[in-house]
Amino acid sequence: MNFSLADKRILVLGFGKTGEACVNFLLQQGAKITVNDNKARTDFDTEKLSMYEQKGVQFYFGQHSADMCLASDNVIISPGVEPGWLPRAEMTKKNIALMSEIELACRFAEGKIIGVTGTNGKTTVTTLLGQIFEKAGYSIAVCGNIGFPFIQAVQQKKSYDYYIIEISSFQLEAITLFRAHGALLLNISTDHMDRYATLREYLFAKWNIFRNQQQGDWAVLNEMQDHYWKEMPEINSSVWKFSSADAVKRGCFLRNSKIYYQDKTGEQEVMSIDEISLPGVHNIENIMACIIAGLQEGLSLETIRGAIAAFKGLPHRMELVAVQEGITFINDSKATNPDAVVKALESFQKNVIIILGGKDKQLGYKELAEPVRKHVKTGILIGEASRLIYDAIKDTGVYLEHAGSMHEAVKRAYMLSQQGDVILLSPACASFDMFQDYVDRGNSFKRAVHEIIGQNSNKGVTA
Ligand code: UMA
Repeated sequence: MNFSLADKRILVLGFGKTGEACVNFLLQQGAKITVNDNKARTDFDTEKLSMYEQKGVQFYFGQHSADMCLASDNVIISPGVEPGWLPRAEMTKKNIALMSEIELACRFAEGKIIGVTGTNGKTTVTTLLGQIFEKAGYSIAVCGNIGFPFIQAVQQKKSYDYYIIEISSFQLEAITLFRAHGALLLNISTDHMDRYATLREYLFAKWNIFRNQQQGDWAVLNEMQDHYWKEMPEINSSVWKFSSADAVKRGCFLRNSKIYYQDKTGEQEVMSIDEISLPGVHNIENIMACIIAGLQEGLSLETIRGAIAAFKGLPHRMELVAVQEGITFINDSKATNPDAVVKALESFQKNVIIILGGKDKQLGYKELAEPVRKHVKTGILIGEASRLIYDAIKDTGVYLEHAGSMHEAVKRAYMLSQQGDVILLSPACASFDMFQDYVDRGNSFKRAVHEIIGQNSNKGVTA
């Protein structure tokens, strides 16, 4: 793509992972860089800042500035930066483009882009697709919201067969030319209501993944959520669907514990769910999305099946931590919204002691009541949202109590458990009230489990 950054005045909003990766790329391209972050200068590593300052980068901390936007040629916005304050009308008048990092990166990337979005399952699908395409012998970069910015992948190496990118709605808000050759929208449920006024607004941001698709590209959607997709603008590429409920005409479906693929040539069996290690129907749906993606790119069923069978899942997503005296400990710290918790609970009988709570994202917790009633025997509530969760599930008849720390929560859960129970961390909330992020929270759970079961080889004595 013909897009030169040399001597352009570029404003980078936010100096986290994305902002820093953009700065490094822009330096290489010879741009004049200004960074604006609303945290204080003292929140950043002084040595790192002066290293960039020596290279000519200017930093402004403390608050965002509309004037700074208007004094730039382009503004690159990090996903976490809330865009409400931007002087959009004046920017348009002055022809100042607002772009997300994926928009910047796509202008330099040489290779096909497969983009994965959705409320839940993105990281699992992105990772598994990476393993499938790698097994097929392609050169791939697995990047994006997964923690390795797309722009960083492009800077390391411009040319891959495929960029397989996990993409959040935030990153899709500011695109103009970004085009995914393959685009997967796995599912939608209430999330990020601190950023979006309605679920529809959130879905519109996600739908941008299909925006610049053309004939010859393909899209994957969840058939069971057709009621949402019907309301959305038409997709210009070839649309495929997956369903764990009913047969679909073009795509993958589940029947009698087997996954089938159907296209115009007919139906074929892909694999049995016994070959899959990941728990839960939601993971079968994720896998069906991957099968469709692989087949659209001409991969053999044998390769796809082999990579899926070898995939054991990811840390912090229904991760098996330990089994002690018949009690199973599972870390599902990445379940940062109620829908992910519902999916996790549906994998069990009524034998779950769940640790729930964290930083509220204004999602509401009413949808937890029914699955909690069905699958949970005890709930331990932690964090800022514990009162809200308590109010939403107190009428289920399930015993609930509050814990002040992760260690206390695990200890209480263990004391209240018996053989055959599952102690599940699946919080339905963000982690930032008590932890750095979901990884820190999951690791804290795992540490607590190992400390507590280590101390209590016979739990009956200490309980
Ligand atoms: N900041 C501002 N103004 C604001 C808000 C934040 O200046 O209004 C500053 C902060 O002070 C901070 C910086 O912006 O210095 C942080 O930027 P960021 O929040 O965009 O985070 P990054 O470190 O760039 O990480 C982002 C993604 N974070 C978010 O989308 C919130 C990471 O996804 C992603 O891994 C990374 O880019 C690489 O692509 C995390 C995430 O939670 C895991 N994503 C959400 C999710 O998965 O649900 C969408």
